Amino acid sequence: TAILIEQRPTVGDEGLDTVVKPLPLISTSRSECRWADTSSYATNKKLQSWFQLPNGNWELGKILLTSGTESTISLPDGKVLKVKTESLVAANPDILDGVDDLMQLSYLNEPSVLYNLQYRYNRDMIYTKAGPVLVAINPFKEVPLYGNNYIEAYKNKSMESPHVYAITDTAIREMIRDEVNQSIIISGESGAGKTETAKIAMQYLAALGGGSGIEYEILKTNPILEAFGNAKTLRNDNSSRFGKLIEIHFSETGKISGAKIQTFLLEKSRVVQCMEGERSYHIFYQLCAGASPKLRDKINLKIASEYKYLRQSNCYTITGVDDAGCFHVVTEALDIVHVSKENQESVFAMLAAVLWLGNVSFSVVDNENHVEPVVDEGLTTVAKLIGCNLGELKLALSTRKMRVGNDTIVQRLTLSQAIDTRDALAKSIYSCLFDWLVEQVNKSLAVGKRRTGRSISILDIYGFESFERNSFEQFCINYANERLQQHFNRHLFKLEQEEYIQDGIDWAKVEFEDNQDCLNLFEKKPLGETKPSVSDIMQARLTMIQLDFWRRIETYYTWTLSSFSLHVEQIHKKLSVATKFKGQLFQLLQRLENTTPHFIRCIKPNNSPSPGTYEQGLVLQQLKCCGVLEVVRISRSGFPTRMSHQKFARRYGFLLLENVSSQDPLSVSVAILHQFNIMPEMYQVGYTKLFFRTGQIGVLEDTRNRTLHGILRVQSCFRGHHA
Ligand code: AD9
Ligand code: MG
Repeated sequence: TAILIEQRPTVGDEGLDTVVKPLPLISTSRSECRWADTSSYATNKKLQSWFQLPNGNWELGKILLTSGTESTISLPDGKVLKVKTESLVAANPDILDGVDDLMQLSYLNEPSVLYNLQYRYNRDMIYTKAGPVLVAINPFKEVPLYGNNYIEAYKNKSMESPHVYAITDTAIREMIRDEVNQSIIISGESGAGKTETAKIAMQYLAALGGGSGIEYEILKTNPILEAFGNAKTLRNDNSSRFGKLIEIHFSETGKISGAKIQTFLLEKSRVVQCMEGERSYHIFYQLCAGASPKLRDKINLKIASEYKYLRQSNCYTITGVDDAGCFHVVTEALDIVHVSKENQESVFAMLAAVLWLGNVSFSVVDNENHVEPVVDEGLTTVAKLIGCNLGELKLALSTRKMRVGNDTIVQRLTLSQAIDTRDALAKSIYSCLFDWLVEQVNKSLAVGKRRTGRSISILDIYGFESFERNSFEQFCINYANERLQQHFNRHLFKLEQEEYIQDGIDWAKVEFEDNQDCLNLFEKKPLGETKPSVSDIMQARLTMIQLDFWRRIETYYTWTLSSFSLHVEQIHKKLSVATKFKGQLFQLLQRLENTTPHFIRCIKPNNSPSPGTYEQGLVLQQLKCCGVLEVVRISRSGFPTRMSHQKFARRYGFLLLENVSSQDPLSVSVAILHQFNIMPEMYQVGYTKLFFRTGQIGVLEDTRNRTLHGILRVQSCFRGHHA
């Protein structure tokens, strides 16, 4: 039965009334238009085509008939639909199912890209290339793709399918070959798999560059940094709450000689506040669960539920995680990176001080609602643990110093001000502790004097975040990502450009959009009425950011820090957080600019998280946001299909009507292009290769296949006849 589906809104009204015409666009939104495939597409009978269901998912249908502006298609479930021809999007031939590089697709439209990734994902092939970028889809289960056998296979090049190992291998080879530092830049949403991917890359580097033993120390930094910098959030049970760049140094012989870790913007607010169902940093629960009786006694440690900071979110454990066991792993790792037992004890004492600070309460002491901390177990323990006297601590938690002209006056605090001050102290202790630990780890990995050859840096930074209310942290995270996006765009464009120039192609015909306008929105001081015009994708990213700017943020943070007047642990840093972060980011990008980058984009296939579920809408949104479709677009707007003159002549030469066997490959190629009427704007002839716009090779392949089938049929008839 034929069902008439409601007509979908489309751009323009140029219907597909002839057999070959550009495929029309599906949606009116600018960003979507840019992805719709506009290459020639023959709506022949039995050709496969994508059809979008009302729920937004794409379904592969067979075109049974095209008449005028309407087509009849059959879907896999047997339904036959009559649809507007305009609403159909070209599908690739079956032979391209699951190709390991999206660039091999003849049609690079959204459904084709989504389908290809899904096809592979369903077969545990979680890695796919999108040109120079590696796309990694989180399997949310163990996949048999790692370990020594795989490492060996990638090292020997007996395995070449896309993999973190393969991209890391390329980085090592290019570092040695070109004598240029390399970087592996991993991005993606929370829970997409960045940290796991970074560890997989480190595993490969350690295996290939190991020998001195330092690689073992480098791997042990992971449990330490994760304990102190990761936490359970609603999106990820092991969410990194800081950004990390690890620079691994190699000697001239290709062996690891040391490493250096730089961290960015630890989420301090989590120490004092976290949402229902989330947890504070893992280390607190690990300490409470795993500390020995002796240590507990020494630092007056209770169980997690005794502490207000840990109690507020009503979540103490993570399914499948043994906090006590993790505590032992962390202490062992601290031993390995040479943090002495004595220093470890000080670390645990500071953690306990933070926890006890949360239990400090206040009582009103005058009729102006000024408060003082209650002297109880909490307060006395804090004073003891941080090594100051009780009077000093009381004063620090109930007063603040203000500068009026040249004088400093002491102001007493109200309850909410005192709570803020207490929490600010807890956050500062924790973040100083975190920085100190990173410093210790770096001392142990001591690149310093051993720094000789070149390095490979791995960047694991949190991806774009958008919540109902976005705080300063989201602002910084999103700004950092926008900066990296620019780095990504510029680099990839440069790559394209280089290849075209090398082969003598006119690259001016490739469109390229920078995100400088978007960055201006972040970097400029409060804007006037006029907003620079930014593309839809950038706009989407911007909607999540409050247009609040550095000056205001700096003022706010400077105030917060200076209001805190305790003179203790380097706590009293008056450096503005925003300025510091901006400076760090600037340095980071400068460092990255001097490296050859390798990009890995991690994708979260569902929000559950569960293995085997692939939500098209969610994947698509991430592909767009982290620029994978942008890469595809850059290539598509250029000449993504490349084939050497020889290969082209060999593959299609037999289709020529005239005998060309004596001619050179370039002449044969040109003859083929002419015979098949390939429009001059659809290809360019380079010195060694032919460059085609998307979809062009598809047309030739169709002809080739039909001809081959014809030949086979004739041959089998011939054989049958003879038999
Ligand atoms: V966040 O921005 O730090 O919140 P990440 O780092 O992107 O996030 P993470 O690497 O922590 O995500 O991965 C989340 C979870 O996905 C892990 O805890 C694993 O359970 C799961 N995962 C990720 N990658 C793999 C993998 N290659 N194989 C198996 C994986 N499981
Ligand atoms: Mg992470």
